[in-house]
Amino acid sequence: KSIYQNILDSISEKKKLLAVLIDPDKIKLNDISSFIEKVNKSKVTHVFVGGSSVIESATEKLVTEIRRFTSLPIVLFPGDVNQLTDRADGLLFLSLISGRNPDYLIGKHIESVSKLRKTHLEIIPTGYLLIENGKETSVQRITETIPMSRHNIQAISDTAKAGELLGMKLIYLEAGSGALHPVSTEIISTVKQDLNIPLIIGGGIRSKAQLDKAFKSGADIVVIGTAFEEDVSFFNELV
Ligand code: 1GP
Repeated sequence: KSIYQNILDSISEKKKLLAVLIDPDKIKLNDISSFIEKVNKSKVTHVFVGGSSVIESATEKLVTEIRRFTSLPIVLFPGDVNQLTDRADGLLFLSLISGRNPDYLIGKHIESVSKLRKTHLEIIPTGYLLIENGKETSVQRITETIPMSRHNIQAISDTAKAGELLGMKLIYLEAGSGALHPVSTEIISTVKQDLNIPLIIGGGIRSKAQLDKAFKSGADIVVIGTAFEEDVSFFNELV
């Protein structure tokens, strides 16, 4: 079954999904086996791989190493075109629809097509929305886009819906890695009510309570990176 079909099936069975985000810039290859051992014992259902400033080949090496230790689906969450590798199972083909930078709306996608033609990756078109979180994040800096105000919930909901109407298969609300404020429960529930495709939430989630709140308000998949990087014992809370 495809990764996407599995996500849809989980939602219809009312199961929540949890992705760990591994950034090739932040983890050492030697640490992968023990890190993934923790992942395997936890509630994590997907491994996302991506970062904002990765050197070519780092992603491929990392994915190859992760694959040795887990059968969980490995999904690329690329910050740039050089982060594509056929060793993964799937690709979130992100279009930054909260911003107005043509490179991140369509330009990078065109650049990546010659690589993608040669891969077997399951490509999942994803509407990606950056939501203001209280401090500047690397996504904002690199994409040179302005995050959406977390107080303008209607605009966020309209943008997510426009993504769905354009045919995107997932919506990802991103507060940014290490965000001060994760995406609020009010934003999550408003967006979810109006959406017929799965909703991913990420950025700044550091506790079991915040994770549960995100799920309760309507997140189908939650992505956590920093909290695991900083303290692997966080996995134990999620067994
Ligand atoms: C970042 O949404 C992800 O793109 C995860 O964020 O590192 O804050 O968990 P954190």
